Amino acid sequence: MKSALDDTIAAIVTPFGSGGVGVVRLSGNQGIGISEQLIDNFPRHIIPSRVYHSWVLSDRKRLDEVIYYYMKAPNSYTGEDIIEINCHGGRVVLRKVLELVIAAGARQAVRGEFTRRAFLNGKLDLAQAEAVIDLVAARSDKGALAAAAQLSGGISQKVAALRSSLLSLLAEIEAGLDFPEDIGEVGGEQIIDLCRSVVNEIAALLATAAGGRVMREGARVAIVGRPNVGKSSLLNAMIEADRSIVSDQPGTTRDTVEEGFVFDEVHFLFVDTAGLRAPGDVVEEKGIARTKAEIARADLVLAVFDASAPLTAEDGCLLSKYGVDKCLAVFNKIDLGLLATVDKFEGAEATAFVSALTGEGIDNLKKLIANYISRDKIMAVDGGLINMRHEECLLRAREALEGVLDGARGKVPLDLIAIDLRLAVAALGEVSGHQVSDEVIDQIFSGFCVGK
Ligand SMILES: Nc1nc2c(ncn2[C@@H]2O[C@H](COP(=O)(O)OP(=O)(O)OP(=O)(O)O)[C@@H](O)[C@H]2O)c(=O)[nH]1
Ligand SMILES: [Mg+2]
Repeated sequence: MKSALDDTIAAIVTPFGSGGVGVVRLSGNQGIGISEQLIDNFPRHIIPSRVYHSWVLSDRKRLDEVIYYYMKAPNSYTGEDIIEINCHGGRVVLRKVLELVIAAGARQAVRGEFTRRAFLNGKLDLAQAEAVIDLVAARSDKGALAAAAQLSGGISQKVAALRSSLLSLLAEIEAGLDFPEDIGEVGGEQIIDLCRSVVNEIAALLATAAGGRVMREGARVAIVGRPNVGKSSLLNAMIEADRSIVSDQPGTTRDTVEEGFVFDEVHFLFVDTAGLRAPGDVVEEKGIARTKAEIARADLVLAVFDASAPLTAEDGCLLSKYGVDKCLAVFNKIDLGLLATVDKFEGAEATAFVSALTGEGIDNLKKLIANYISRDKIMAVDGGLINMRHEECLLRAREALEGVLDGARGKVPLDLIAIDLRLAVAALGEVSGHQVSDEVIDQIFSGFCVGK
């Protein structure tokens, strides 16, 4: 997409559908000229940040009663002149106002174009622009908190500080190489000390990646176990809805069933799976293959057993047989009595006793799940949680710095060390967008909605 900033773009920035108010936003230096063509009594000298009341006219007839305001460049979201027209929130009216704005010279904005302009005009860096998507898409309180931390510069500032300390070191090394008599070579110890501390800071940022994924996509909790132990019933009990089919026939669930649920400020994705046993037919075999894939993907597995019957040999080796790593053992059907008397299931983080039928123990199980996810995956959200793109850049930066450290320890010539150092600087610059290709920028902004 071309990134010309010389035209004025416009879009309906409120969601599709009818509502009390709908907003048409214009950004660019012709915003005032365009607005005056359609708003009755438009002031000759509009004052920034003041709210005005009037009518939008179409063919000199009143189309909608509106309030509007002007944010003068550079003090606006995009850094450009912005006019926002607050209309009544009917789709017909909004579309008509947008048509008038476009007929008067504006161009329909594409996905993410307002935020892209904010980025190009230096109002936001790339990590902050990404946080805008996260904030809009947040499905839980903690997700919104993490996105807000990132938007206010949490991650950007940390990465920028690391990058600038490496840049200073690079400048010193290069000056020493250019003017060896006047400046002298930078010592290996200095390089090692600085790069080590940057590597440690990068490791701390990388440790937030799992939490970032959980916040953006939801924590995946796979419900697995032998047929008929009550996995689907457990899913339904936890989300308090009849989502997955339950029957007394073993092998009822043939495919995975996913359902989102917010608990303790975290968005969970519970995944009900086909019961694990020797498959009876091709469909069941495929279902079990999906169960195995879910086990590998899950942040946490709930290994479900029937509490009312003695544990079988198969139950005993379920975790190892299917490669279950992090799991809670859940003994279901306790309303029928407790025959499987296991207080602590080997290999499980914790053990829970529930009845999906009566609801007993379900709240406690949810707490166990939330505790585990918060403890192991999320950590503190208030510094921001990196996303997959940041993770990839930071891994590259760390690798380059390991090269610098090896070089400094092995007394490699400084001009060679500088090559790795430059790579590390560039990789960190990609996080904030200081050094980033147009393709990456295009890809990021294509994930936005029109109007943001
Ligand atoms: N008494 C009692 N019955 C339960 C409980 N949970 C499930 N059941 C019953 O157990 C049977 C199997 O339940 P499902 O939830 O379909 O079991 P599943 O593990 O999903 O089974 P598959 O999909 O076949 O692998 C049904 O008849 C349920 O009503 C429970 O807590 N107590
Ligand atoms: Mg089932």
